[in-house]
Amino acid sequence: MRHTVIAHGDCDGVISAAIYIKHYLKDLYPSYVTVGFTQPWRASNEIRRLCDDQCTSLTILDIAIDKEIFSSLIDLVMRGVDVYIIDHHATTKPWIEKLRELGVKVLWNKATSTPRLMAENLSLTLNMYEKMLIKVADSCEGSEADEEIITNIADSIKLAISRDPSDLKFLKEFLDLMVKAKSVEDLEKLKRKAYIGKLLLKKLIEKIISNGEIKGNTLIVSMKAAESRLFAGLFGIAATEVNKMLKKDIVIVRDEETKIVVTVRSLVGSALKHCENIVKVLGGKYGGHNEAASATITGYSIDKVVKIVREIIEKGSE
Ligand SMILES: [Mn+2]
Repeated sequence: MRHTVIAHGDCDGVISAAIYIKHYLKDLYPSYVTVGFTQPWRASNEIRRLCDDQCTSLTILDIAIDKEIFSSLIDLVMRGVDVYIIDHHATTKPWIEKLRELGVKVLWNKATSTPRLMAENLSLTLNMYEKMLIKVADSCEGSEADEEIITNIADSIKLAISRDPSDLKFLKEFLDLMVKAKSVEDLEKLKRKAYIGKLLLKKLIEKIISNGEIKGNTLIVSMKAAESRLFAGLFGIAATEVNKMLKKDIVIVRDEETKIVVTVRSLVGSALKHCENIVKVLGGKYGGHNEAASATITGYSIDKVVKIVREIIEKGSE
């Protein structure tokens, strides 16, 4: 008998895992709980891997549902696994009824962050530490916090995670710290990672602005494979910053060797639409929110993707 929790490996994903574990799995964690963090594009494989024969129940937090994930859930439901999904991504919405038909429990709405969604819908009694975490999660997802301390903690967490989103050891350390209600500022590794992250972010922002090509109200920029490796998870944060700075939609197309990833930020809410249009032409997957979305494409060169993106943006601004 094991419970598996799989959360998005980002700031609000890890915080939602901490709150979930504290409120629902307190007596079972860590001995009877498997925790995993993933990115949406590899989530279906991670679900299969982490919810193995021992796994009797699965909670998926802050992960946008797509066809592959849906298909992996069918297999689990057939095995008798109880599945529970808590998420706030717009692209999950079309799957809700289908999931419920399968017998999957779904909690979804468009809250700022997944922890906020949990706080508002699960009638949890939250202590002051958890209330602070929820504000941090909202700030990580882009909402303006009124206290500077919240913004600072959120920025450090985002930078530390984004420096290397595949560092699962760090994500788990951070999760345990929150489950024990320890001060986030005490995690030395977080401070170190945030410091390097901040330096790299500054460079990346400069690069986006200086190399970007302006098309109407949109800035398009492409990044080579070496740049993708160096800046890893920082593209989303950098795109959001430049979006606010220039008040222009931002489209970053980057070469990740085995795939091309397009990150879009839009203050006027066209990010998801742009990603949908790109995938319509080139195939692949997309997901996210109207203000912040991304698409993953395989089988095309970066030059080809940039060309198509440029055409879609031009068409959209006509
Ligand atoms: Mn998230």
